[in-house]
Amino acid sequence: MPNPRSARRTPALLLAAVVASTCALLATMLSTPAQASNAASGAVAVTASKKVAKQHSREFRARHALARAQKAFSPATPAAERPDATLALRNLWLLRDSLSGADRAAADKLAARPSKPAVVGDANILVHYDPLELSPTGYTVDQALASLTYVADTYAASGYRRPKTDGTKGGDGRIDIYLDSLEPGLYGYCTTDQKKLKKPGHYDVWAYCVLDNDYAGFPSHTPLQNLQVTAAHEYYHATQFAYDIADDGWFLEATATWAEDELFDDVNDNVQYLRDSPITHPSKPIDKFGGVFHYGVWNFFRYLSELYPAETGTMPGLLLKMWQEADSSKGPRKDKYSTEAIDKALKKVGKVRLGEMFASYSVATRLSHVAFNEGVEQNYPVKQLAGSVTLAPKKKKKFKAKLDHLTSSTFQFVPSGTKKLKLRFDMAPKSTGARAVVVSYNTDGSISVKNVKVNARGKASKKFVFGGTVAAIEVTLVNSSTRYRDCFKRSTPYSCSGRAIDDNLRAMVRAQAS
Ligand SMILES: [Ca+2]
Ligand SMILES: [Ca+2]
Ligand SMILES: [Ca+2]
Ligand SMILES: [Ca+2]
Repeated sequence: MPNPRSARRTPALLLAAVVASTCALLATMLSTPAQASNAASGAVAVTASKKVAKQHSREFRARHALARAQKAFSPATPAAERPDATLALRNLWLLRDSLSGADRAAADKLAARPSKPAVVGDANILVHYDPLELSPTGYTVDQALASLTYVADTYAASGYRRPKTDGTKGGDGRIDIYLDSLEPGLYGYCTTDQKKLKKPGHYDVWAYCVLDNDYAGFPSHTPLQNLQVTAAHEYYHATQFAYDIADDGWFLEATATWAEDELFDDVNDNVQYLRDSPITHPSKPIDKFGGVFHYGVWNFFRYLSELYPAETGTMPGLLLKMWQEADSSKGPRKDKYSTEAIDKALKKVGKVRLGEMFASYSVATRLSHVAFNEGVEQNYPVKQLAGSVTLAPKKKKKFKAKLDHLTSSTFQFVPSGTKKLKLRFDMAPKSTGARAVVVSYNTDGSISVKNVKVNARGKASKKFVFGGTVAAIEVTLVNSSTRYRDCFKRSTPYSCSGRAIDDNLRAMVRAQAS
């Protein structure tokens, strides 16, 4: 069972303190360059916009959601390609009213509760199972209830709402957890069968969950450990649904995967997702929902909660604050979406903004063994360089990247008899979230971090003295934008289902050695 976690949260805090204390503001007041516009021919534009309209029509999206949910449950789907059932059912539930009769019946069938002959429960949870379906090599029903009680009570004691009552479904108003035989690759899921919202725009709904009956044939960990992390993950979804089932997919998944290690510190199942995460794929926007990347984004929330570890109950209160900001139960006016809620929670808890935290995280991923408490123990991957050069005196080098929102790119300069290095930054305008961070690796093993703020036109410059004490300098170019348009009018994989305003932006650093 989990370890109490107390004193494991210092290195990231130190890094952030260094970033904050050494930040250099370089404000040259210059005007913003005029935007060039490029008009497509009328006919092409009309065809393209019709195609987009069709793709984004609610009916089209509803049928797509049904196909995806069917794939999530089909025995024919290979385990590695199985879509996440919770999000597939969530998306289907949101679009259910746009399905035709037969499709709607198919959707309802997928979302139907299993039926089991036996129950065991506590004050808040009712576990439904069939004794004949449990395996002597799996887990016991007592272990299942104990794990679920621990998970549910920990979330409640840490300030979260309990999942909402479902009236008399499953027998009474307690949340129902069904132990069922699921297809390979499907650990479990939570969904809702609430047919109507309390009021339009109020997306706080009840949940029920299904967990695999024995975790036989799963690739790693014991069946009990798989049950534990699945319970932590899925019950966090059930909890999220009491705030906002309609919030952004990446936010739902990344925070649920974060919760696994908060409750069961020793299982470390979520470390596997770092293979496809912002550490290993720094050019993917962290708010991109798709594949398994959104699970890997748990690491961003881990970074934030190691930085701001103050607990409510026994969990870092920062993520509770995020979900309270994301809450839809008071109606659309107060309902924030993912990046808005994260930014607001960071402001309240740490007096910092999401943009600056994303920039310091983009450096922490390069220093993952230093910056994360479990970085060494769990052998986290390390962000790769996008370029490296050895610069002798009088030599120059230019590195450039095109950065989408919430991405970064890191370049390295190694001195060779070099006394000084002048860096000139040519980024997108400051208003687009362009930033840079420079890390000096000193020969005595220490590091120093300088935050570079670009001016309105995206320019900055900075001089570094090597003096034989610097082994290398690394420059991380960052696009920290969280600006979107067409929120909730599209079906993009990003925050608010919107389109990022600041994608594919220039980021360049020129170095001159002397
Ligand atoms: Ca119930
Ligand atoms: Ca099974
Ligand atoms: Ca752990
Ligand atoms: Ca929300």
